[in-house]
Amino acid sequence: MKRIVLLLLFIPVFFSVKAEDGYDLWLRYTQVNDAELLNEYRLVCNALFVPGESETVNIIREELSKGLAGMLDVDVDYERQWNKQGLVVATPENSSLIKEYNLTGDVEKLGDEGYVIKTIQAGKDAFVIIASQGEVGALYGTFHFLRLMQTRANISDINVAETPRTENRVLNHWDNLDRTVERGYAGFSIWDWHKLPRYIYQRYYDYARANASIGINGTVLTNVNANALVLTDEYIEKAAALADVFRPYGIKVYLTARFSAPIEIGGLETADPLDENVRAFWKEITNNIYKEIPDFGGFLVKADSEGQPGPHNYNRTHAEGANMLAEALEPHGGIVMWRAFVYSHEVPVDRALQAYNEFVPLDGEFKDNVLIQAKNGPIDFQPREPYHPLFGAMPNTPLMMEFQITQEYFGHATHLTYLAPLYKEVLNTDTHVKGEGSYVSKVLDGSLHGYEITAIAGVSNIGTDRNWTGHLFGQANWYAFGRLAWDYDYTSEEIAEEWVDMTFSTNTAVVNPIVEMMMESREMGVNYRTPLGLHHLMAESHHYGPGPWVSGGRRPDWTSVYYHNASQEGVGFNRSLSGSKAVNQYPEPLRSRYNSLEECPEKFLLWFHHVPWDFEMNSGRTLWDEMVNKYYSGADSVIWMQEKWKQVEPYVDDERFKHVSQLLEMQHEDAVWWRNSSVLYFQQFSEMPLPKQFEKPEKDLEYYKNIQLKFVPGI
Ligand code: GCW
Repeated sequence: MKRIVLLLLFIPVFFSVKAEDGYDLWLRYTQVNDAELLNEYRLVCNALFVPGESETVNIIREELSKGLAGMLDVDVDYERQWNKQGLVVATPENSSLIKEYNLTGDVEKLGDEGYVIKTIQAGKDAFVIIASQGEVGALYGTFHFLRLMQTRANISDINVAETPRTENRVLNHWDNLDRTVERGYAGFSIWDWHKLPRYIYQRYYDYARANASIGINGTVLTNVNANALVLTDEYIEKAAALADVFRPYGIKVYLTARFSAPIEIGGLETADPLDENVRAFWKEITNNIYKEIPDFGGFLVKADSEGQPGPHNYNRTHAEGANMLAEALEPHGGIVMWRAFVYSHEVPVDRALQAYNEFVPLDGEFKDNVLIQAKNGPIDFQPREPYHPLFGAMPNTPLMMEFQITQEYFGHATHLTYLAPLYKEVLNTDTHVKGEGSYVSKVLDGSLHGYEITAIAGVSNIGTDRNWTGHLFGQANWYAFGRLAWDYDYTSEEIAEEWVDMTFSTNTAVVNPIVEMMMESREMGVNYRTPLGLHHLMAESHHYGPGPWVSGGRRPDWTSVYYHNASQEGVGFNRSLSGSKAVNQYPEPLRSRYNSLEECPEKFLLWFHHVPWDFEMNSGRTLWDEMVNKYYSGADSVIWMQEKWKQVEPYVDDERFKHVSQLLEMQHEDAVWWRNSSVLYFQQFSEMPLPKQFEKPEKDLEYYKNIQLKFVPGI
């Protein structure tokens, strides 16, 4: 008897998982199986009313039809008479219901992108209203409503009010006009510049739809290592075709502006920002863009950084450079996102100090439509960095965050690393600049310093791969970036759960192991690469595997030895007051905490201190033993992930299951490679044995040093 019951329970599970390639992302809209829930959902959605005529309204209708057909197996009939039963999507312009049900105040307060979702029960009337001041807000509300059903939530009595915490939530594509992608590991650029504007791929719409579903409202189409050609009429027309696709989804297009464009495409002899002709050039270019793209977002600029031209070439400041572009954009309402990723090997100062030194003195000198875009940490998207001390240090200049979604230092599209915990660690850091509670997130949302404009950017991991991001779990990082840009108060775990619900299944037998893997994955990635505050230990150029031995070359701050300083005496970068004094850029009490060898959080220890190998750690172990422990536990935890993944095999389709399984196998091999290389390398200096419990690396250091990968993508 028992046996039969088991069979009945299991068979449908095995047979209902059809092969999937990941293209549908988190918008799969799979059928609701629970009969009670299905009834509840069908009841709420028994009639739909989406008044209005516009492209965005059509998108809302299509999305609802798709969602309801998939999840509830019903065809939506928009012609049916609406009698205040079912679901309505309304804006004040399209419907009087907002007024009738006293939602005007709420909706106005939440703005064009915000929305209310509310169950109304009044006499005979029983319906759910999705209401927003603007149509894009109504679209966001629609996605929210669909998400409730995708995550199988109870929708019998909804009362939701949402509005984004940051105004501009943008993806930064590092995509080149030849379709290669700098630090892109998911194929080529999805922008086919050759075929634009005449050929419009379905993928452009699908991209816009996916972004709208998580509230992303801007996209910088091109690499910050910019090509001036994109500013010519020929390319503006192409960018305009993309802007036309994205507009109804609430997404604005931005371009990167190469500082030397006046010379390269303008026929001028200088790009000096104070030169009248140069200023006229930028005005003309900008006006041309606005003629084709009336809602153009503005420019993102990398200047005076890693060989890119900039105002320093003319002895001008970053403020003078940025203001010139800001002036051209101002009449059209555009913004400049000026990057603070600036450091020079000619400056004999710790690289971690340089952006702060350069920009803080300029606070207050930028025009109102300039934002300074800083990376989350002061070096470069390392697996772990302390927050960038610029956040909180520029009260008169809006600062925006640049996170990296693409996994340049995190195993590219081969390793599973859920990045929300990294994002959250930074957002939740209390800078203390205005007393307790001065979180980095409060700098970004403008509340700490009263910024007029706010923004957050993520360097995209999207490419032409069928599953968009190369690794299926890369999708979770795109998703998490969007969700946190919308509201940084979500926890990493909540976001992971949502994503798994929508991407794999809501069955707890699937959700629990996958969420556990995701939640641990960032820390394990830190442990097998750069534990205890180590950083910048990767192989040269492609940055894929280990390279703690990297030295020499063009510039010291592109080597590993510059950062780890390993010697017989110890290891780590002394940024305390006895070293580069980088701690001085952090406000109290962080400064004292980071400066003190005893109080510095161990996760940042070797970031701020050069520490003797026999230093006693909190665990009672020596630094050397602790480091080895981290390396081994990091690599072993990939085996743990593999075991977790194995648990979901019965519930996940074969194609996606195998995809992740194979990548986890590679990840484990790579983690062992990182571990062995690093432990053997540092052992030369510590001259201490491996703790007994750990097996000795199979090969010697020379073997690991000689591994040379060829043709790694993304360079
Ligand atoms: O992370 C480093 C990368 C470069 C990148 C640069 C930047 C776009 O290795 O490829 O260039 O940072 O952020 O400008």
